[in-house]
Amino acid sequence: MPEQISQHPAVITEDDRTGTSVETLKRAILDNLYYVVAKVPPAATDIDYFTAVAYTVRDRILAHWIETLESYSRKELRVVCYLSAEFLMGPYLANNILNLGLDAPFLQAVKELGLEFDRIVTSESEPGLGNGGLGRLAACYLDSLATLSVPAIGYGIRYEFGMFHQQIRDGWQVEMTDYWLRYGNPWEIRRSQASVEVGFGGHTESSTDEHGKYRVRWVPASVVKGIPYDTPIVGYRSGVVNDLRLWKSEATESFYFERFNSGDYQGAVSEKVFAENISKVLYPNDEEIQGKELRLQQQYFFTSCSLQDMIRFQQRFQFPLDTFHQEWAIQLNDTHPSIGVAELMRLLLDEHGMGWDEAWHITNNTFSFTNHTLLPEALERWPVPLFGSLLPRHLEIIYEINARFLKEVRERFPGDEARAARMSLIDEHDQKYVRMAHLACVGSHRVNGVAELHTQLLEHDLLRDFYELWPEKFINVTNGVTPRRWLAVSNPEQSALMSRKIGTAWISDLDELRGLEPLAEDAACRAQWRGVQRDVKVRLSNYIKAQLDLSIDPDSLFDAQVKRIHEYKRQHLNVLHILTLYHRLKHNPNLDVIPRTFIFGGKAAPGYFMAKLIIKFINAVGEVVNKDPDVNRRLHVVFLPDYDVSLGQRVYPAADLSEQISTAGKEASGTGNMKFAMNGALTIGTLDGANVEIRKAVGTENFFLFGLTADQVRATLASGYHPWDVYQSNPVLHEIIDSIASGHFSHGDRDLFRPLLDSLLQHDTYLLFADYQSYIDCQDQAAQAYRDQEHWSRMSILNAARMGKFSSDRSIKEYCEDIWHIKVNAAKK
Ligand code: NBG
Repeated sequence: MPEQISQHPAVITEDDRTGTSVETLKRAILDNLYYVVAKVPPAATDIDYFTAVAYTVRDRILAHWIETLESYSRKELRVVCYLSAEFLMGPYLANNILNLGLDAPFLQAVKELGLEFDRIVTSESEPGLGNGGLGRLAACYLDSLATLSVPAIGYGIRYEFGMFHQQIRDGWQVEMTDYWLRYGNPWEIRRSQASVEVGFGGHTESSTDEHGKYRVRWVPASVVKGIPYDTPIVGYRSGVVNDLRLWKSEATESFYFERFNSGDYQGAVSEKVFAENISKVLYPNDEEIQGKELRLQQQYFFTSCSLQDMIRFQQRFQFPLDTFHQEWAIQLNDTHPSIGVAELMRLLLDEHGMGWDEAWHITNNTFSFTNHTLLPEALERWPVPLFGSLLPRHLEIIYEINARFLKEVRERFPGDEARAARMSLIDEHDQKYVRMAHLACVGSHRVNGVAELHTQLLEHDLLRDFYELWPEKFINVTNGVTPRRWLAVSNPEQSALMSRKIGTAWISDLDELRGLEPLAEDAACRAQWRGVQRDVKVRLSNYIKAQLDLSIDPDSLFDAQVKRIHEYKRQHLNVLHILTLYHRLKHNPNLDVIPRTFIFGGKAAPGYFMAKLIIKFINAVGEVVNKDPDVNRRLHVVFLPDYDVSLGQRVYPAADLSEQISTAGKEASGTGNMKFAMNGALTIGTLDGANVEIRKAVGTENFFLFGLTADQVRATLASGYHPWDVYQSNPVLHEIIDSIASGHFSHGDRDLFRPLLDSLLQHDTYLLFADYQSYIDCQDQAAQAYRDQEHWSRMSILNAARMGKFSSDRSIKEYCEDIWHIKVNAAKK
């Protein structure tokens, strides 16, 4: 730079809102701190700084965001609408900065301002708008859609209260409300002018119009307003920023004021309360699904808002309505938005005067449906009276769809009335119910499961009749997870090592990890890999010390199981292994046992007694084990409270062994299994869900397999399974169960765990006892393998190297090709 110029006062060459140099970013952060947060640095808290940095990031997103939104109006583009009652997004800041490609300048700017990047990042409260796998999958898919430049909108509900926070008191789960909006939300933009109205209740009126056509009009008893809140979804260095559009319910002014003015204050207020309740709180979903009216209101509310929004776009772009299905591809994330099938029919028929056949053609070609569970208790069905009183017009439409559908069934399978009854959209066994999965199947042109085994079980079991009728509708798309969040953001240590070895292309092309395979045979590389892994374990150990005041050994084997607590996921089988080791050490304190730290995390549905008892059980065993000097140099049990996305980002990278031990045939896919393996953990697991494919990908010799297969599970249960016999014939299991029953882990209380033991000894629906010995033997093999650290590192590297298939980018490419018929990179000009 010539001397005379550098002596000039600073020349601002970059815009404060869009510039990306370190100097500009520093200025912009302080500017936002002052003008948006209204704070000066000495008074600013971590949350203030987070907010200022987040606005600074958002400013740099906006141009791309607006550009992408405008591209939706291009006729040749088909926009994917991912309808989901849950989006478990996790904190945005670090992810957005990475995806924008601004990690280096932001880190530097924050550092030069004298701040700690980590503190700023961890000050963000995460939007926990989902329960677990299904909601997190939706979040990974949004990341991949934007990364692959596919124009897409995620549609859902802006719950005011998300997933509850979990505290552990005296070993029991206690639920606390999650008011995640407490400090505001810098990412979202409220679009009051884009509100839509949604009706509930009332009645229908039919008439014949001037062309002699039969017409129906729905006269709802109440109307609420849906207000969209938009959040940008930044693709990884793709320049595409898609939209997550979440609906908040509010009272319509007209209703409110009319009542108010006529003196009906009480009526006005209760109307307002009714309206605002709809988007108030997320349902914790794995209680037995009971016909909760509010839940149906939520489902209809966000689905109707979203469909009206699409039709409005269609009209604004001046596209004819009869090409709706060419412009929009709607994915139903489970049955929660499946009422959309009837709602789109209603909008086309009643509001836009279309004939049935054309409306049905459009509807069927617009929707496709993903099933996420085989558990019969999780299948949604609504009592017909409740459904009809809330959505009278939709019930009529569903009856009409059903009549036409059953006609088709009867033509294909004449005389098979049992089949027609099984397939009907209405369950008429005793009380009448609307079967939402059937509505979704009939209304969609594609139905998919989420792992190969799961899709097979759908085809041959749960949805067999539908598969026999329309085999071409069924397809498998194995789940995937985004390597941006689950490797690059959460495991910077391992990511840096991998990028040093093979470059950074893996971040958007995970198959590139294959390039790591030769490292497995290189002793120096294995040592580096181990060194990195140890650093990450130290990081988690420090966190555990800070949170729980527990000192754990970073050189012990980190054995982790983090996921929702459910009997089918068998956290209590994991505990039986801990007790087996405990039992061995008590009998022989000098036994050479590999030191292990058992790490658990997960929430139980508030109404699921057995799951809550399992949490108590884990903590009770932990209390005894962690305090007993005979064992506590070698075994530790840690239950990390309040498992969420942020905590997942700490645990996955630090694990050596990943517990994927569900009863075969029960876990649709699992996605945590993928996150662990990508981060170099080895899996101990059953042939369930995506485990089957992970094992195949990483090599059977690099996976610890145990347990019955799905077929064997079915056969065992069918042939009259007697867990009591297993208990009688296995002396170690016998002793362990007796010690639990004796009150050894419950301060002498013999009743505390009785429900758990009774359930295992009498029914054991999830076959813990049947799989017990096989699990223990397999755990012994894992421990033996861990003794040979060179061998373990080799397996660990190979696991990470071979996980390319499990990137959500691969899943999204399959959806694009086989279901939505969209080209990737479509949004790129
Ligand atoms: C879950 C399954 C998991 C699966 C995720 C995502 C629900 C209803 N189902 O096995 O239990 O990985 O969906 O597909 O949350």
